[in-house]
Amino acid sequence: MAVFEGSFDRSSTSRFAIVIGRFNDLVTTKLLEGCQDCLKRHGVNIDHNGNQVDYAWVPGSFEVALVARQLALSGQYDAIICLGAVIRGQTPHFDYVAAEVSKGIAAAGFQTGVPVVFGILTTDSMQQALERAGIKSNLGWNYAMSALEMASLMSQLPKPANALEMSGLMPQLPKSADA
Ligand code: INI
Repeated sequence: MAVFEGSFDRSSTSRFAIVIGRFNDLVTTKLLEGCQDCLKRHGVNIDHNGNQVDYAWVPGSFEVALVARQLALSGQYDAIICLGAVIRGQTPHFDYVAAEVSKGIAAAGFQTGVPVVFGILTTDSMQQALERAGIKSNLGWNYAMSALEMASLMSQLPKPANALEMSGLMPQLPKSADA
């Protein structure tokens, strides 16, 4: 039998997409910097014009999953990293955005079979967000590590016997009563 485990030594051949929410960009640009620093130090060419990382900017976290899913469906990436910052305000808006982005990102990975990293900060204040985006630590780094590890791990796993079925993309036909 086998033990499957991601490694960090095939980074120079993997391809990544990073989806970044502009909302709270004081935070998300810092997350992106942390993410890029990690990828670069693991041998990934992070250049916009290079062949390893593509970048997609979206208005806010709510839009992140849709774009991540489309990028994943292209088949061009080994992992997608989603970056955003949802910060609690005076209204229930936070709950709606946070709930949808987390469900959407999980669905994007599950439906496509491509690892989609949940790099969305959900905090009670801007202070808490900034602390996690560079003041104390930068979780952007951790999100990049997850992408590197998952890209490597997924490449080692046995391929689904029926790729379409396993991706959840095949339309489910109603079963006839006597089937
Ligand atoms: N988007 C965020 O990324 N973070 C937030 O904190 C946020 N709040 O609180 O409103 C937010 N809203 C915008 C949302 O993501 C969409 O871009 C917008 O609703 C348009 O669909």
